[in-house]
Amino acid sequence: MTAKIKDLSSFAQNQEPDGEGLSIGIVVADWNPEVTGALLEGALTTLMDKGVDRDDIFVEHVPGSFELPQAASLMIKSTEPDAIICLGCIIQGETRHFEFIAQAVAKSSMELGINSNVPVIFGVLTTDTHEQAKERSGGKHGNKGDEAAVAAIRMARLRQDLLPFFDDFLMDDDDGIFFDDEDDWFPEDDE
Ligand code: DLZ
Repeated sequence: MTAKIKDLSSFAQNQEPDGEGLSIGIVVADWNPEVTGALLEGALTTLMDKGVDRDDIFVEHVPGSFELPQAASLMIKSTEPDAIICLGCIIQGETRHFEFIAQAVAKSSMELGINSNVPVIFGVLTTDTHEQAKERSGGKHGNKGDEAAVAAIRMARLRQDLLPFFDDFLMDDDDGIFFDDEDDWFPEDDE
């Protein structure tokens, strides 16, 4: 019998994230490597602190942030992680590269998550200066790699809880999704 959603109370904000048994992919850009290396270290440390086994964390490096969504997409297909984290650092320069890269990566990451149903976490710093990036990768503003790790665990758990819901759907070639058993959703009036 198909599992049904009972409630979502396990996703209370103050609950300690539990990463045990999860597999997590990380794609990390090598542009501004001292910053992205620190983000990676933060993400790895936090994932393992929260119970994710190091053998279940897959890390791949790409040249720059622009390549993150494509690498994330490939990793989703090859390793089927429970969630994937994109780590990068885009610093405002003298040209418009910043805008193009930042917007493209943010939009593609979001679309990848929605289309694949694997949570894609946006751990990409977009700052005016190198100093601001350092402050957010282990400096006075913390480490965004840590935050990305917590977000990945929470979203992976949310996905695990909600995925059984999709067992109630079948894909229809013409009309997209329809309900497998409509009685579950539109019960007959007993009166
Ligand atoms: C080209 C470029 C520039 C100017 N700046 C950054 C940056 O601040 N952060 C980053 O992650 N990558 C940068 N890149 C590289 C692009 O992301 C990409 O790797 C190249 O354009 C090749 O597609």
